[in-house]
Amino acid sequence: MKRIPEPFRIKMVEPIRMTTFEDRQKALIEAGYNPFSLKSEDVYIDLLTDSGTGAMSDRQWAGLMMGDESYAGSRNFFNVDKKVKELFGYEYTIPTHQGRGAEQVLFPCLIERVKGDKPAFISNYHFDTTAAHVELNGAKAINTLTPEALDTTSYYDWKGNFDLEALVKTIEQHGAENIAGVIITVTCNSSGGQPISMANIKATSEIAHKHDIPVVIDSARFCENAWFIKRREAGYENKTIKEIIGEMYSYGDMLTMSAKKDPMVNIGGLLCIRKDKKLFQSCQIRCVPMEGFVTYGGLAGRDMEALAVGLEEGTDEEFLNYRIGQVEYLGERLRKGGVPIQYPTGGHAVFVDAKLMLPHIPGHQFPAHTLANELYLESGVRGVEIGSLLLGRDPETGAQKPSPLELLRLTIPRRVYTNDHMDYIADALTSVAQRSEQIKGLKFEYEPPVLRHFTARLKPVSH
Ligand code: P61
Repeated sequence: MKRIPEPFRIKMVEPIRMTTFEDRQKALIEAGYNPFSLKSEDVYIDLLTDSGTGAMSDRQWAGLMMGDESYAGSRNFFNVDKKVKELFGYEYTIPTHQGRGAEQVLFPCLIERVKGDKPAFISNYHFDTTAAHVELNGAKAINTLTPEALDTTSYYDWKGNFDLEALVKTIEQHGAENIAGVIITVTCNSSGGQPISMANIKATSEIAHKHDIPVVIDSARFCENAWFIKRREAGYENKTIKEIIGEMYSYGDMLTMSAKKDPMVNIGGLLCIRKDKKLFQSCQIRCVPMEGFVTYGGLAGRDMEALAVGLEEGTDEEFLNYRIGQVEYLGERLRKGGVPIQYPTGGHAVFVDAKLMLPHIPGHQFPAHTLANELYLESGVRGVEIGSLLLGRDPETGAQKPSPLELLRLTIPRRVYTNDHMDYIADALTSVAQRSEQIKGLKFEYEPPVLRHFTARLKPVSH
């Protein structure tokens, strides 16, 4: 596969430290066999997340110097507001400290409007913080993802799509009067950074609107999704990324955004509403005590300026060719090395199928987390488990919930690592694959009662 060279040159560097096997072994034991607990200085290449870890451009850094730190009505807010109107066509903008800030402001306002007494949201797949905000507010989070997404080995263009039949059935079963919103996650993080087609976005929106249900677009990776539509969906090959974004958002009523991903800021989020002024007003009321005054929402003026610039830069097609090309390059190198991945590769990460790679390790011994540890020991590369450890136990029975997928996510920060780093990662994981049969699973030494993946301590099983 041809490499796409970086469409930037490097003006400032941050040294990273290569460690020895012995250093890493010591660090991992101290971290309780949990890469989340490693010091970042002990990590050579950090693929924990693409969230807030991107490199800002010279224009974004220049924007920081243009911060207007007035408490109310900062000019940087109006720059963001203008960009939102241009890209999405939404009338009302509320900045938030990050994506979950937008969720905590919006969701209670939507739940309040539900006529039934069993509120629920339906999504292609709720991201974990999104599901947490739904549930914290007493609603149910239901996923109706296309079943093709669960077979990692077979190619499908749209593994982020809604299963439309399941969506209709779920609305009927729960009663439309209970559904507070349909959340379209673009791209679908949990299924592997996989895109949703324009046709599916449109059909989902039509189904929701037929039942008077509002459509929320969870927008962390909206530029990457638009790029996939341009590449894969008939009729979009000659449209610009901005035109595609405009159409995607014409099917939604509001958006929540973690701006730490595609808009490449280290902190920031957005809640935007197409035209529902009443909803906007109730969100404004919640924003003040939760996030901050309505024109800064937890951000400094300078952060908002970097965001206004990043919203533009994220939509650049040349950049997206390189960005998604780099992730695909890593995916293809891994496939060639015999490492099974969610195929095709997603937009922001390669998801390694640990169930297939370590079939002898059962779910309750955390195959994907085990693989994350092995990769770290081999190379100093830190990935993250998306599987049984993250999923947790059934609150009613206390049993480990069965996870349909056991994935190791290698999340690629934007504009941070070079293609040589990709080769290094691929070589390391390929050599782990060659000794996969000898790898043993893990068990708990300490299991926290909630969100256990962040602070759990584990140890290898003895047989
Ligand atoms: C990530 F380990 N994602 O993928 P916030 N929606 C979507 C997201 O992907 C998302 C949010 C909303 C993260 C960060 C992360 O346990 C973890 O700006 C589709 O992070 O509040 C975040 O946006 C929330 C990593 C989140 C984690 C939770 O890595």
